[in-house]
Amino acid sequence: MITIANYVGGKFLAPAAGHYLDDIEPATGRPYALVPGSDAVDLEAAVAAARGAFPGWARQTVEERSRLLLRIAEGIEREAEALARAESIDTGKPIGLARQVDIPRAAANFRFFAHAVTQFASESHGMGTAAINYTLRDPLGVVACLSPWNLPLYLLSWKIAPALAAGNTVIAKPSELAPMTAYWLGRICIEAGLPPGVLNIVHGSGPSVGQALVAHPAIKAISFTGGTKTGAAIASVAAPQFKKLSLELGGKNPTIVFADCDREQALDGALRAAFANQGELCLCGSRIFVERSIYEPFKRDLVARAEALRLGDPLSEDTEQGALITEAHLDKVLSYVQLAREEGGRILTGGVRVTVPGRCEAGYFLKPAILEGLTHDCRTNREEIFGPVACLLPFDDEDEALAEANGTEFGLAASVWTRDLQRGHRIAQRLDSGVVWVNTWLLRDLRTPFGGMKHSGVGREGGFEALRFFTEVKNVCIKL
Ligand code: TXE
Repeated sequence: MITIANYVGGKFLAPAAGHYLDDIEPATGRPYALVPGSDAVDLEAAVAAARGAFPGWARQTVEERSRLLLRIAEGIEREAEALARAESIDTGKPIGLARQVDIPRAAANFRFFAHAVTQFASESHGMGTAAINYTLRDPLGVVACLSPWNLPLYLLSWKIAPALAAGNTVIAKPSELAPMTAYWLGRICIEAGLPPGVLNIVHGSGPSVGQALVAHPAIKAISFTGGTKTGAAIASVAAPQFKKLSLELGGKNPTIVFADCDREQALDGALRAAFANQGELCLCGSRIFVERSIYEPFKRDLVARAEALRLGDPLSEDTEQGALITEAHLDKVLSYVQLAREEGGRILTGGVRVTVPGRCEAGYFLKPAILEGLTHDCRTNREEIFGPVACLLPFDDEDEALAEANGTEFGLAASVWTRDLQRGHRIAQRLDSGVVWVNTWLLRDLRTPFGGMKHSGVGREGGFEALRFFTEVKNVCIKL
């Protein structure tokens, strides 16, 4: 049993009250580590450390901050294989995915913001011969970064790196369901020489330490990725205190396939968008709209591909579908499959719990499901399921596809598959979606703004957007 510790003031600390939660390996259903169940006392220690470290860190030159972030990136790269294994054990994701996506991206986040901050310039607005304005951007102080369990190190570093680069000190609260790589990050930061208190990582449950963190008056800004309901709860606490808030929440994303698409590409894209990371990604395309003239053959080929996905032990090299994060989450996803039946849907494949023999016998595995026969506005097609469940919906023309694709409360991401680029541009313009991909999915450039509309969130992360979020702006006007 590994005992995880908080990383506070540059040291590893046990929770003051000695309270721990079980960290369960989703593939086996067995606890394999203990996570601190931190409380307000632990949080106060982190706040004191972060406050103490702030003036020194904010005064560091940009070059020095950049150098330290690069050393953290190097530390992650050095330990990439072990981190990928830890991420796979902690979340149930296939090790190949952790190796190719999660860990390289965590290193890339630190590297990217280490460089970005050196290019982050202030603005100046001349008023002819009357005056000149210039804009100062200062770090905010102590900020909070809260991240979910589906991309643990990837999303935590996506928040921490710009916050630190901009000169803030950070209190991070990783998901209590997948805390292991965040724990390792503490050690990597010590080895990189990050000054004590600049980054503090406090583990524990959302309602206890997460809630206390976002409510704490010392916290100037909150960057949160997680469920829409949690986002609303955080906003209700943060707004009356006028904290800066960046919320990256759920999605119910459309994949729109036109008859003129490159069929192979679209099938690969729709499959990946539906089932990557067991469908546990806010960007997953769980509503697949297909132009009626190709609906039947597309459906047949997609179902065949879904059935061919190799489900198994996440630590096996060839596994493509791992385990869902918890038994409760598996039950939630199964309850949506049942709801789909009640709403008149047909299950074309999957949607049942699977037993993987051997060490993973008690793991939380679900065979990827493809449904059809549901209306676009039923609950199954409106609510975020966050699992390997996708629904096929035929459409006759562009307007119908757009109206239905836009017909949910969410607005995070969409993918459009067509060889007609004019149509690609047209649809992209009319989609209510923070991110639109045409003939691709999940292709990311870290400079681009990332985030959602409607109930998918508030604000944008990525590139200079993130550096703007983590700084306070001041305009100075000088009369000439
Ligand atoms: O996420 P939570 P959960 C969606 C998905 C999923 C649902 C619930 O639909 O089924 O959310 O997942 C912390 N104050 N997404 O319950 O609770 C928590 O400890 C402060 C979408 O696992 O939102 C964790 O660190 N913090 C998503 C983080 O919030 C609180 C990714 C996220 O947990 C808190 C994950 C509180 N009151 C789930 N309550 C995405 N957009 O990628 C919880 N937390």
